Amino acid sequence: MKKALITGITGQDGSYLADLLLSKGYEVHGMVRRSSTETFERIGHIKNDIQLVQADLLDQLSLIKVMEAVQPDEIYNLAAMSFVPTSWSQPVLTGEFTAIGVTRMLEAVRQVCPTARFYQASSSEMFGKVKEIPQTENTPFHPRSPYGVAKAYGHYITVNYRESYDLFAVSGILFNHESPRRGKEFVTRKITDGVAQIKLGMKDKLMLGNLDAERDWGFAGDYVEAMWRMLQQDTPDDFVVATGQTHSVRRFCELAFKRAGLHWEDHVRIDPDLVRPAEVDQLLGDPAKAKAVLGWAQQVDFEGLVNMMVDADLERYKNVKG
Ligand code: NAP
Ligand code: G4F
Repeated sequence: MKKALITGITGQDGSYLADLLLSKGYEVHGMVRRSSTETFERIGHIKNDIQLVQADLLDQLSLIKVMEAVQPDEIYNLAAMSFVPTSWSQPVLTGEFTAIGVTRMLEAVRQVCPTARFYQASSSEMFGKVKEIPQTENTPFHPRSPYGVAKAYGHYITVNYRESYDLFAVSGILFNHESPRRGKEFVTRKITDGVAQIKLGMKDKLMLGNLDAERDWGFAGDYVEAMWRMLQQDTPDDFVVATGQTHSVRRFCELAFKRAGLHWEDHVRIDPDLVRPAEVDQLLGDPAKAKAVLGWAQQVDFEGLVNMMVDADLERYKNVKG
């Protein structure tokens, strides 16, 4: 039985990845940080099937102890401060978690379990003010937020530890991926949660920022499959994971409100405070390499994703309202 360690197991991707690895017969260990209240909502359904171990990306010794205790075959480093706007209000902490945290993880791997395979959660935010369309593994980076800058550091330190120490360390450059488990501050879930509340008469207006921004949105459940496939290869390499299609925030709104029988223009209002100091206008990934080498393909298309998220939020609020 293979042993996997997932950092960020309480997050969207960590919970889907844990589901996937359990279904493949892995012994799954999840790293969680100490909190005064538990943040285990997304992993409640598997809490008896996984083992949780406490550590923090800020604390090198705690990471070394986790590696010693678990002795993992595969490590998925998904933990990070992942919300772009917060990276402007907390730029230093973002760097500590999302950039230097990766080096702390790689050092722990190098010192304790150098034969383990390591996955780093890189991001399409690194492309920022994009240099070419679509973006591939060879497109230069121009990050537009402290988060994007921190992810670029995490990406290159992973490449560097692979080249310096011969670690099996890889980065997945994942474009935006969403699900009913997405945090409610991210725009897709903010919209679908808002649609459900408006439909059920719990509120009437939804405040958003830049509706013109375009993203290449896929389903998180599909994307964790690509992470796993990357660690099953003969040689370590980096991959773009994307759908190859881009849509605006406005289009997401249109479809989400339509799913609930509503018109988005009746309810959406613009809040200038939600517009970012520097925007990533459009992201569009080319998943050709992931398709050819990993045999990976998305299963859920854009409209299927919107409908899945709206339906899940409607169901959740109906149950709450009882
Ligand atoms: P998420 O839902 O925000 O989850 C982040 C996870 O990181 C949570 O489990 C959080 O734990 C944990 N964490 C944060 N700081 C930590 C620390 N100091 N020590 C230990 N754990 C810490 O993010 P996600 O959407 O699943 O994304 C997973 C990873 O992929 C992130 O690195 C993100 O930046 C990256 N990524 C995401 C996307 C996307 O579209 N979703 C695209 C590209 C890359 P708590 O529960 O304690 O807060
Ligand atoms: O949903 P978002 O906050 O995601 P963003 O900034 O693209 O970042 C996500 O994807 C990255 C991959 O590219 C990940 F690395 C990162 O961790 C995260 O998961 O915003 C998407 C777009 C932006 O252009 C934003 O300006 O939606 C626009 N937007 C418009 N109104 C809004 C809002 N975003 C948020 N969060 N809230 C709004 O009200």
